[in-house]
Amino acid sequence: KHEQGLTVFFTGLSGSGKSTIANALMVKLMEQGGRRVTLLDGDLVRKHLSSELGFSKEHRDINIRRIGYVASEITKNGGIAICAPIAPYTQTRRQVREMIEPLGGFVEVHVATALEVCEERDRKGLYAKARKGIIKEFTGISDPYEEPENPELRIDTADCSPDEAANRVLLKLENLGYF
Ligand code: GGZ
Repeated sequence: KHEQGLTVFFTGLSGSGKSTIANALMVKLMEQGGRRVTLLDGDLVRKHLSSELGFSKEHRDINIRRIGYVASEITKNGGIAICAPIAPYTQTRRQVREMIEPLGGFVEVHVATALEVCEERDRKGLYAKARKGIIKEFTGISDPYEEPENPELRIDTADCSPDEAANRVLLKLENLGYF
């Protein structure tokens, strides 16, 4: 039996919790067994697939389309791809959706942690550097983040733990008929 492939595409600000939730989701999906799961995390994609790219709109778009292409191949072959880039532009996210939907499932999850919360946490000190202008074109500070209008799921990490958030994604996938 050939199972339908699926891409879970997280989008949200730096420090919103995308990576943490994506990792928790991957562990839960693997525990369920049977399905191959590939995590395309923002950091690792930047290191291995997009190391020459910066953070201009052009470069972010190239980065997101690369992620979309890899996810589309995984989805086409019946796997599960979990992507977790910032992906700040609506039109680029739509392009990825349009590339993947003919091949399998596409579930967009907006990790909608407020900018103030991300900046307050500032786990990597990037927001402080962005405020000082040391990092230019920083999403939410000196570069845009276009909020998704119709994501399959929106999660605010202010009112749920990463584990709860991953469970909510799983529940959504069940409700959409993927499991
Ligand atoms: C946004 C930046 C920037 C700028 C470096 N703007 O919290 P992090 O560190 O680990 O995640 C962020 C990551 C964003 O890369 P993505 O590939 O997800 O972005 S995009 O989808 O827009 O292509 C952050 C770090 O890189 N970082 N400079 N100027 N984030």
